[in-house]
Amino acid sequence: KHYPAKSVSVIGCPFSGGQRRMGVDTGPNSLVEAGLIDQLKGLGWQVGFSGHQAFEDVNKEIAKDEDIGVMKNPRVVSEVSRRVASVVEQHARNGSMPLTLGGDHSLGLGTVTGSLRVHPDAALIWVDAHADINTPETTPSGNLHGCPVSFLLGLPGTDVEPFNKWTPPSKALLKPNSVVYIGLRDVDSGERKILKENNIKAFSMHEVDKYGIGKVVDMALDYVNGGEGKRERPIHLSFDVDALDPSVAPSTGTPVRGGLTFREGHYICEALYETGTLIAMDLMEVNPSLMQERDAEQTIAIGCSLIRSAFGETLL
Ligand code: HAR
Ligand code: MN
Ligand code: MN
Ligand code: MN
Repeated sequence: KHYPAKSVSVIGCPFSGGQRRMGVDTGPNSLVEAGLIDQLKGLGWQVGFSGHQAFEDVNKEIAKDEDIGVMKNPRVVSEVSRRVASVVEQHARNGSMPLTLGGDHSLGLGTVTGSLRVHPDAALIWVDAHADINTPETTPSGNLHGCPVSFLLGLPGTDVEPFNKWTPPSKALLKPNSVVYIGLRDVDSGERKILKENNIKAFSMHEVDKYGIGKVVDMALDYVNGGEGKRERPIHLSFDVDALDPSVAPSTGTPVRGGLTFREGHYICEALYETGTLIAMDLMEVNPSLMQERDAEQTIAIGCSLIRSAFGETLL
């Protein structure tokens, strides 16, 4: 409904500064080298891709980027997110669906901000082992890939430099009742408190086991649409590949066992495509430098196939 022209813009974001393991910045190029662009074309999409985002200038500042409080690489993460927000926004305004390839999940601050500038009514579905909703006050690691959702919501503790220069909490675009999580199984105690206090809807792996993925996705969509079977609200899907079980997607920085199966992950993407309301997708945290080469190849292949499912590939 939102992109009837079947036009997609692939936004490769070679960035790793939101966490501490090397290699996640090579995720986007690996996905493209694996044939993603032609695969999308094969599904009937017009694909815009003119090389990955150039973050070299910011990336080389990482060594000098001193901690602010416990936050690691705050200036670099902030600047990259600010740029990503503007790129995603531009493509969405031009009627081309942004597909952002990560890179670490701190990029989600940029992608979701970009989407919400164009579709202020959009809901966010965050598929992840982690809630990524720590604030600079609650983060146990200081890694900003564990924090993007708190900045999107403008939670207490996020009114910090340099982020408040371009995305002040007072102007937060996302409301707590516009977010739904699927796949959670590693949530910090501070995050649990935030989820409770803000009444944020979350389907952890416990709910996936209890209800099955079909019911969970239905409940998630009913929730954001405010009615059973209603499927109108634009949706931004932010998919962290670590939502999948490590046996399925091993090459990622913070694997947690007990994750989504291959089919459960694909089902989510297929069901969102079916709604016709998907307005943006992120595929994050593919790190081809971790585990064995065949693990990396498997993770990259699954990244591509999750994306194809969200762009209309069907089994029959
Ligand atoms: N919750 C932990 C932290 O904030 C770990 C976050 C790991 N995050 C990701 N993204 N891989 O989902 O440090
Ligand atoms: Mn994540
Ligand atoms: Mn719209
Ligand atoms: Mn994660």
